[in-house]
Order: sequence, then structure tokens, then C-alpha cells
Amino acid sequence: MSRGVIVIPTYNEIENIEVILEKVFALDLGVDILIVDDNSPDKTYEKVQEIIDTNTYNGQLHLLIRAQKEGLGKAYVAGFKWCLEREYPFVIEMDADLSHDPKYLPAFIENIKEYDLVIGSRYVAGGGVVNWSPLRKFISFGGSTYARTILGISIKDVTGGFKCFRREVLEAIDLDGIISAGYAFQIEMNYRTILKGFKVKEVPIIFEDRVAGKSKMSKKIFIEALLNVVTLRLNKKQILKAD
Ligand SMILES: Nc1nc2c(ncn2[C@@H]2O[C@H](COP(=O)(O)OP(=O)(O)OP(=O)(O)O)[C@@H](O)[C@H]2O)c(=O)[nH]1
Ligand SMILES: [Mg+2]
Repeated sequence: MSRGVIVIPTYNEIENIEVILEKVFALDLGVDILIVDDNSPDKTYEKVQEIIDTNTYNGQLHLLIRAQKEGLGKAYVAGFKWCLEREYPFVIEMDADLSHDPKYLPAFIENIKEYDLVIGSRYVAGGGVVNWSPLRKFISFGGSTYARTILGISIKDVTGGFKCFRREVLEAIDLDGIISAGYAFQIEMNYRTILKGFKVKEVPIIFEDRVAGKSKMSKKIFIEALLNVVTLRLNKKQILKAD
């Protein structure tokens, strides 16, 4: 399989951006990276542009700047469209905050040869979370259980954001029809992928809480996730037809 691309959405990740790029490119996996920055007030995008200009990563680093912060979902959709305009066979989603250890990338790249969606999972054997408060653990695990039950899907880690799509999946999904802006986006993408009949695989990851920068998780994002799961289930027929 020729080389894929990792999409990393950023909003105020100036403290993390250089480290994550160094770590990924040090693995020499032959994949490109696209940073999708929503005009971060801390100017994360300027740092990325500086690095691109030095050509440290031989043209493998790309930047898409959006006008304003519209949530993770919108940033990813813009990133996916950028990738689909190019020849990448697979697209990896990854956070900038070092919660997603690049050491798992080879497992994604291996499994995407056989599966259509590979999910880095905290809730399969060998997976887990470190440095999370009991409340955060409860919200995440409870959220996954809630979404899995209502949507009737068997994915254990429904909300995780470290995953890999084959390009055919992104081509098959109506990206403009996606309703979720916050982390419900991850649930929605999984649901749409499964409704299309694609093959999904979960690989274990240990997720580490961010050390630098601020979380963008909010009550609004949380409530959106709760509501959207129900809306998605109610719209099942329309989703099947539209995509
Ligand atoms: N472009 C863009 N990136 C975003 C937006 N919201 C979050 N991100 C990025 O998406 C990734 C995940 O966001 P986080 O704040 O880590 O959210 P989280 O992982 O749910 O929460 P914590 O790990 O607790 O901080 C990070 O790389 C963020 O910078 C947004 O509105 N636009
Ligand atoms: Mg995070």
C-alpha cells in the first residue's frame, strides 16, 4: 500500500506541536501529516508553517488553516476532503496533545490492509487509560456504553479519536451530512462506517492524559454527544439512504 496521511486537528497546541511531529516522523513510516488548525490564538499554525518552510520533513508536512474554531468534527471534515483530493489510500486521525502515542501507528498501518476502519481502543484487552480522574473514566466508559447500546453496535471504544480509515470509507460517507461538531463526531463516523457495511477492527492502546495545553472538552460537547446518539439512531434510515 502506498503512503497514507495522518490528520491532526489543532487548537492552541503550541506546546505540543513540535514534539508530536518529531515523534511521528522519527518512526519513518513514510506517511504524510496534515495539520488542520482553526486559526489558533496561540498561533500554532505559524509554528507549523515555519517547520514546513525549513523543509525538515521533506515535503511530508502540510497545513490547512481554517478561519475560526468550529469544533473537531468540522476540522476533520475539512481535513478529510483535502486528503480525498489527493491519492492517499488511508487517513489516520490523531490528537496533537500526545495522548495518542505514535508507537501504535505501525499496528494501524498493518491492520488497515485488511480492515476498513481500525480504532485505537482503550476498552479491549491490553488497552487502557493512565492519569485520568475516576470521573473522567466514568464519563468516557459510560459514554461508550451508552452510545453502543442505543446505536446497537459492538465497538467497545466508540468515542476514541485515534483511528484509521481506508479512503473508500471516507468516499462512501456523506461528509457534508455529518451533524456532530464535538467528540460526538467520533461516534457518528463509527456509526456511518458500520451502516455502510465496512469492516472494523479495534487494536489496544494506552491513552495518556495531556500534560501540556488545555483540554477543549466542555459541557456543551458532552451534551451534544448524548443528544446526537439518539438523533443518529432516529435518522438511521436517512443515513443509509444519503451516504
Ligand atoms: N482544528 C481544531 N482542532 C480542535 C478543536 N477542538 C479540539 N481540537 C484538537 O483536537 C484534539 C483533541 O482535543 P482535546 O482538547 O485533546 O480533547 P480531548 O482529547 O477530548 O480532551 P483532553 O484530552 O482531556 O484534553 C487536539 O489536538 C485539539 O487541539 C477545534 O475546534 N478545531
Ligand atoms: Mg486530548
